[in-house]
Amino acid sequence: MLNRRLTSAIAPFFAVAMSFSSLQTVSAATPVSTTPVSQDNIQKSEQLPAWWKQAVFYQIYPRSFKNTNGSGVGDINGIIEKLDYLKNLGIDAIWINPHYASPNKDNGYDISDYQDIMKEYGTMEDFDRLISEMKKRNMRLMVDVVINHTSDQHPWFIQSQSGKDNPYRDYYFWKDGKDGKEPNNYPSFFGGSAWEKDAKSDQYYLHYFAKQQPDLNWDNPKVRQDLYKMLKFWLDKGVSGMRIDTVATISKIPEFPDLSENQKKDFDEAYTQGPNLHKYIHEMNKEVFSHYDVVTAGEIFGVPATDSIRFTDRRREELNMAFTFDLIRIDVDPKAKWRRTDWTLSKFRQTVNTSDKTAGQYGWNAFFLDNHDNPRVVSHFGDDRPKWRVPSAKALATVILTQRATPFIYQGTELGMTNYPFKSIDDFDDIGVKGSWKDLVETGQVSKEEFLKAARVTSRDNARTPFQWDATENAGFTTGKPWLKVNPNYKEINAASQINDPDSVLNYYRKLIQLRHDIPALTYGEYHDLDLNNDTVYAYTRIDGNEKYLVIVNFKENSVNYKLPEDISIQSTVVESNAKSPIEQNATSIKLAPWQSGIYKLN
Ligand code: ISL
Repeated sequence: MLNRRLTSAIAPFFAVAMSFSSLQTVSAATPVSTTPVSQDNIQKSEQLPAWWKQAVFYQIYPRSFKNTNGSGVGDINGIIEKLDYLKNLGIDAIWINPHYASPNKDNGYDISDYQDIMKEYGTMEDFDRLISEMKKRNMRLMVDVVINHTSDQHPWFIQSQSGKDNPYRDYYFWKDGKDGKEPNNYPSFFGGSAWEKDAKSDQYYLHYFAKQQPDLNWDNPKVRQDLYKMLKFWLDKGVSGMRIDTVATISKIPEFPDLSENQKKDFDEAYTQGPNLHKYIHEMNKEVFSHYDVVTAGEIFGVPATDSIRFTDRRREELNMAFTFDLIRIDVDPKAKWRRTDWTLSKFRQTVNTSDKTAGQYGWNAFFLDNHDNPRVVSHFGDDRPKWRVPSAKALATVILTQRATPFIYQGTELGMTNYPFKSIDDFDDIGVKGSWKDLVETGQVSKEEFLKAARVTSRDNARTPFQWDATENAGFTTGKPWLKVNPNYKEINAASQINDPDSVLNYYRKLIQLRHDIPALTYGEYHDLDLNNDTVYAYTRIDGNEKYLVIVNFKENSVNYKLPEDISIQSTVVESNAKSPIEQNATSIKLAPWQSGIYKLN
């Protein structure tokens, strides 16, 4: 494996006036060392403020959000219809999953025309209206850009496949086979080999994901220029942010060496070792992003959180923030990555702590506990049984909205939506589940029962069931037949029943978002975990000069008397999620109900 450490020199003196009132990102010198920054060095005045650090983001999976024409697939007009719901929740910015023309082999992550709208979602006029309606409400839009691969139906690939001499041949990776087999032993993320044989030319093309998602050849400057042009097209329309899909895999190792047996078991990281990765991201920044007031968030799947700074250190001029996966995948079974094992709170908080330390004063993290590729947060890190669903969903809300990172709330999380009770393989839509079924069950390596048990927990479909708006048929998502079944619990869990309930998960989110907006220390303040090894109560402080806050979350279904560290003295309660804890003057401990969480102002 290539060495990840950068050997490049320390940047020259970083002489930038870091005015706290400026909302601009600073551009500066050459790449710098990635030596971790000590937490002690982080001061409020050193963390450059930015709108995208202060914003609360909401992720919309358009396919499952709101359908307005009875087709059963969510659409752009559905998003527009619900903007006031989101504004009311306090949302500042929305990330939408891919909205481009696509044959939908991987729900829009297989793009056949980068400059057209997915026909199920609506038209370009609808998209423009979405932007203008958001602007009216002072909200910003982040789009999802998929630049590692296209659809096999994209005109570039159709050309590329048409013959070895076609000028687009080199837009993708074509290789001869080796001894009658694939060019090397790379596996695909969605099962099988990452190489697909093309009968016509007798060559193989590379696809890290499905075979309908051929990887673009970033080493070809024409590919990069075409992609940059496409990015500018959307930025010129008034898009304020880009989430860059699987950005860490865009550079490939040109020799395509075989993976070792060890690497094969965990190839995510191996695919992020391309020698030109940072060069290309930096180039994209200079050629595209640096010309706009825009935020970039890289999905750096495969990159350990400790390396995320190489993407987000602002002095390197690559990306603004990164989605890392160490936390959301803390329970992936290292022996069999398709299933999960138990997780512990101490491992959870150590992972958060490491990410925070890694970001230091020059980097920044995106914080999320679920998304469209992962289980529902309350089913994963909380407890979705009826008795604990609401308190644990609120406890997790407290965690999500009090990190020194930009919070991303996935649609439905604000209602405490849960995983789906899948029964058979036919209940799944996810191309990932189907690929693994083929690899594991059809080859006899894993029993059906064992596989289904795991898929029920891990499947991406858990997060993709339609949004539960109300208790009417199909949860008010569509008047037609929903593309994926609605979770049968929609009569109890839906937005309509929570909007006017002061104790609902929804209203707790609203309260926390308001606090996040009102208290800068919750965004910029230093993060100190009070007891990294405690497996029951997650407690940490957020300190911004004299503004000091304590966050406490009981992760267990028992009451606990939490002894406060000696140097902590609570001044007042800011918010509590569940039971109330009367705080006495000079309290030395605090009584927490099951799954109780709270934020307290400190003296
Ligand atoms: O979801 C995963 C495992 O179930 C991840 O391996 C995921 O494929 C990885 O995080 C990359 O995800 C992104 O690119 C994929 C797309 O299918 C995902 O939805 C997207 O988030 C390919 O474009």
